[in-house]
Amino acid sequence: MNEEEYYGLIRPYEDAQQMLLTRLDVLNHSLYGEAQSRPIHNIQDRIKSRVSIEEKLKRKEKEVTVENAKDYLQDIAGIRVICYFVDDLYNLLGILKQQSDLIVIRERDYIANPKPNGYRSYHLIIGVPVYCLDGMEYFPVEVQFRTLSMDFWASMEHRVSYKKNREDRERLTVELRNYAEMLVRVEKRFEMYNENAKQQTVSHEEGTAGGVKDADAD
Ligand code: 0O2
Repeated sequence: MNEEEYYGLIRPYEDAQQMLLTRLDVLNHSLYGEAQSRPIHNIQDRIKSRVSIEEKLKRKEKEVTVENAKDYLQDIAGIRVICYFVDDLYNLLGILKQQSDLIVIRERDYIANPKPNGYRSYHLIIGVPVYCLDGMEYFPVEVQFRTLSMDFWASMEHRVSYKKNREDRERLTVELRNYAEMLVRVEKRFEMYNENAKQQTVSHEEGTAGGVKDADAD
């Protein structure tokens, strides 16, 4: 695949990715209203490089052509949405899936069903309509939804272990799975503190409202 073919291939994927990023941004500031309870911590995005596309097609034993890239790769455009809490993550992706012009091509819930190595994340491949002069076509964008702690584990595991042939693989796999389980426990503690904080804010607001009333009465 030459450079011109590569840039021709990725253009509509960039458009699809951009549209999805805008929708996620809108959901982030409109989902709960208050700025301090926005569900997303950060969003990352990338378009697969020419080399990665070529390598992946070869791994799949497909000839390296633009047609095969379109037919066999669904992660040319990728977005990673990092949330604070699991509930927010499900809320967000549930609402995104309901947007009537998008289509869900594939979803994998590695949060409800973590991979045996401990990997947790929710993978959604969404078809985004891209309109050009000669009509409309859906382009897939892979969206990975994670919490901060899932992202911490996956990023570190990706660095030290994913797709690497290490001599200490067996021992490391066990150790990393333990860390994944620890992080689930830590995440649950933070969820509990977040619920506490919300309840305390509500009761504080109720208390303040009462105080204002009293002051007015004076
Ligand atoms: P990289 O290096 O991140 O680009 P497919 O995309 O269809 O070839 P599969 O297995 O059907 O692959 O899809 P799956 O399981 O949804 O995984 C896709 C992506 O999720 C991977 O992309 C990784 O980014 C991430 N992922 C999946 N499993 C793991 C894991 O065990 N550890 C970590 N750290 N990340 C994982 P790539 O292209 O495989 O890799």
